[in-house]
Amino acid sequence: MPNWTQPGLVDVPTITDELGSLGVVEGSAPFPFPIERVYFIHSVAPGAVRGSHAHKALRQLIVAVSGSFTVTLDDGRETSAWPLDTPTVGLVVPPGYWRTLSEFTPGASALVFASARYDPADYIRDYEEFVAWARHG
Ligand code: T46
Repeated sequence: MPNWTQPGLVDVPTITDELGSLGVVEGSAPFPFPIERVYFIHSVAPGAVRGSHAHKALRQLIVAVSGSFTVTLDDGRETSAWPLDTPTVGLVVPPGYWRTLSEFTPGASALVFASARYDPADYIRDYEEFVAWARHG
């Protein structure tokens, strides 16, 4: 289980029966922050790379609800790649990570649970600015 200051995978509580599976995300499970916003990414253009920015404060959980894609996270020093291919597991993305989403398979969808409402001021969209921010705050 990640400590929510580092990226990591968490299980999404899932109820499976003969009719199929149902994943549940509630206020305190599987992550310890109130969900202020949910958005989803779908119909991704072939070869598209999404993201390419960091957040100063936003915490997120990203779930591949269909298909697969890879989230690459960069804290300004190290990069890690997180392939997501199941709705039963979510990726914790703490603040302070430059992220890209790539390698979407056709029909793939990302469901994102976020700790705050949309705020353009929380974004860092310039990589050099991000590295300076990550090193010096
Ligand atoms: C992230 C990755 C995983 C809104 O109006 N409200 C919203 O809540 C969001 C998320 C976006 N927008 C607008 C802003 C842009 O005009 O939707 C447009 C596309 O957003 P963006 O280019 O930021 O999309 P992605 O896929 O590059 O990034 C998004 C999130 O913005 C970001 O927080 O971590 O998904």
